[in-house]
Amino acid sequence: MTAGEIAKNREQGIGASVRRKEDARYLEGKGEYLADLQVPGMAEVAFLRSPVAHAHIRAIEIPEQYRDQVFVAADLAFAAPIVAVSAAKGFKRSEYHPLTGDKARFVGDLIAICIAPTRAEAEDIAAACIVHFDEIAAIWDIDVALKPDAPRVHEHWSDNIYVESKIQTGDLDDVRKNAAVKVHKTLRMGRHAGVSMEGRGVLAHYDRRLDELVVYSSTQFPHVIRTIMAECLGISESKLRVIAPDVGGGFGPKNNFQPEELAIAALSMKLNRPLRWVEDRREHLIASPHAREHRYDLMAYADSKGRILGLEAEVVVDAGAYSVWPWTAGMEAGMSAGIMTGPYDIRVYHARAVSVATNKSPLGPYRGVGRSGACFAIETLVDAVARAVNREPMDVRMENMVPPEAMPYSSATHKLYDSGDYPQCALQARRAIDLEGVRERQQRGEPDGRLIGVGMASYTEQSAHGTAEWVARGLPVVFGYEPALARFTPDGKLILFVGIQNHGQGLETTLAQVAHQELGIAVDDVIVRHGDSSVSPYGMGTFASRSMTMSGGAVSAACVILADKIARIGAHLLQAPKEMVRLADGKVHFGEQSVGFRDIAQAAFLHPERLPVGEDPALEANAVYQPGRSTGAFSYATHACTVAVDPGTGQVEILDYVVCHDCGTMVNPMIVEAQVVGGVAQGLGTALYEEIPYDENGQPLASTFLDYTIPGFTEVPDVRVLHMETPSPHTRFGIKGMGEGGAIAPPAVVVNAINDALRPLGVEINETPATPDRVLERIVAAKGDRR
Ligand code: MCN
Repeated sequence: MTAGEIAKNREQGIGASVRRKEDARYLEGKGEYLADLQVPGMAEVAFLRSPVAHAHIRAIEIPEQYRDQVFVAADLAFAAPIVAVSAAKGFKRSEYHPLTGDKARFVGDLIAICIAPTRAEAEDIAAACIVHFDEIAAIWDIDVALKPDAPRVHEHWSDNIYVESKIQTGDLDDVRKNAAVKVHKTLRMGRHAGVSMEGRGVLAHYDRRLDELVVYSSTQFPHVIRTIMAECLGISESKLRVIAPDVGGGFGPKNNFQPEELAIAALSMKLNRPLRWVEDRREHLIASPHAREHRYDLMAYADSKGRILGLEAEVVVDAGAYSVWPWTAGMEAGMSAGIMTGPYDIRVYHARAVSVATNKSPLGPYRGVGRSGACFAIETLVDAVARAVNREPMDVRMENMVPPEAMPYSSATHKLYDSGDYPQCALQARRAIDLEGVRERQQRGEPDGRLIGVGMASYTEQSAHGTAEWVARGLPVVFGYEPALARFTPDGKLILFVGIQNHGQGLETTLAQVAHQELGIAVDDVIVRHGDSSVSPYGMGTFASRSMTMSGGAVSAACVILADKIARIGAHLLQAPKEMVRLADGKVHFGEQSVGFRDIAQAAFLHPERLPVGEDPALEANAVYQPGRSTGAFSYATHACTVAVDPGTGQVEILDYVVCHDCGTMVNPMIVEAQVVGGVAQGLGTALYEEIPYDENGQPLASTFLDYTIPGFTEVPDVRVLHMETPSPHTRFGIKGMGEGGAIAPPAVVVNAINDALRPLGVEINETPATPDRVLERIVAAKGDRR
């Protein structure tokens, strides 16, 4: 490359902070979301949802005038239920029907579909129907569920446990005997929702010309939805087209096959009528798959310096009423226990992970799946160990970390940490938060009487999980690869057809940057098409921080094939030896001469007679990418924050927040930074604000934004982001995923900072969200204890 070309590549290729191509569409209101779609003759749907948590359904009274507008379970009996079963030993299956006919298992469970020309009319019809219930005691909490005589959420089960798994690495007895310090901790992480800007939604209609069912869904994985939906409907996948239009945020809750999707598709097929359902905010809060609700019982065994010799953990997760497809109800607890040792070199680790069925909305994936809880557990425990040995938590933290020279490192749970320098990352965060300065400030005290605290938390972010990881989890689908089809148009532009689903991550830009890197084509000349099962190759979708690594790898592989062909054709047109040409700036160069991609594409598509002898016409390539070393690429980070706690109100203000992270080679540092900040904002929601508590009747107590608080501009601080870049040895370009990372550490780091602030009072908070009420309760308890 010439100096000019290298400079150009820096502006557009891997490592360039290119502005997002897709933003013009979003910002100028040109996006097309589910609620924007119209199909002639379409009826709107309102679901009749259960108002009670746990009850047998005795009868449903439908007013005479609405008989042909209300549909119940028996009407959709031809559709098979959604059954998400893990291969884990003893896993109990739940049947999630498109409409429930026998029993309501949570407030929000689907009982009937009401259709009308408008949503308002459909809602009126739903309100006019009367469901006769025989109520059963609600299983509204883990403890209630685990009582031996508790009613069963699923009648035929022997208890209310979906699955229980164990990890036993190393000799715990030995550690128990020899540890100088033992630290016990119990923790709770609250239950909350995904609250994407756009809720879920489904539109289904029959395309008579093509004889296929067309389903639009605000989903993160349209191809995978097609597979399971076809199975449930008993039709061929070749007769089903699933399209994800613009998706206004997913964050995990749109990464499941939902009963609403099945119900709308099934009824539309049965009635041969276009139907649409658009989730409202209340439905989202009570009936969208929920996040978190973990409990931890932990015991650390350490030496007198705080070096952790062994860890014992029990993770119990409230997985709600049904097992979500494909992740299963065992996902959160299993993932949390599986990644608990995080960045630490802990060789003795015993864990028990339990997933419990309750009368709550099913638990599904949410940004930072499992890892947010694991980080909360291990990182608050590390702070507790530091307090027990009277050392600065940061020193204990760094002392326990996997050192860079141990990379690649196989963890106690057999995760292969591929590369990185965890202590260096922690050190950078420590410097940036000015730990020593905060300690001095604490000594001085605050003029307003608030208590200052500083907290840190480190984690590893398993991303782009490979085939072996998914196989080990025993899921119904193994997501270890991604395809791409790269196709030139005869005028020399490139269209990338990919199987992922961009819903805010900037992938339409970053995949174009990968194409630029391989082909030297301008990012503006590349279009990324995704989200339509009839258009792009079968792919797995966007979740698990996988798209940049997987789809980026596939785009690269397809473009490498194209680059070779372009070089061959270009060399032929320039009458030059192929080895002496190079691709840059949308042209093939040979010395001072060049031929543009447009001319090459014209030859390939319109004038095959100009091609070298034996060269196939057309200019497109298919590739599938499957990265090596299959537990995935491990990003990592340390978050640090300073808080001020008002001892009079329990109010917590975040004064400073720093993230030092490493996601291998960054494709677009500006987007990476925004992803980190967005993740932190969500993590602060988990840490301080967001919660859906349930009462003893199984009623969700937060069902509007009046009682469900999310962090806004005034709550999210200016997050300072520091980057390290240690490429992964196992992925194309050394990329690691990072889309979830920002959301993983905030609960741990904020609670550590609050507890640091509360230390003079001798109390701790061990629960999220750490609301003012809860913090104040601890402060008041401390005062009471002292009296
Ligand atoms: N990136 C990069 N260099 C890297 C890694 C990532 O430049 N080494 C950039 C890329 O621009 C990529 C983005 O960061 O587009 C995220 O990449 P990746 O980590 O591969 O994650 P995915 O694209 O697979 O996105 C999924 C991830 C998850 S799991 C959740 S949940 C989440 C998240 O992304 N949901 C989001 N970020 C979100 N952001 C928005 N706006 N909306 C959501 O719903």
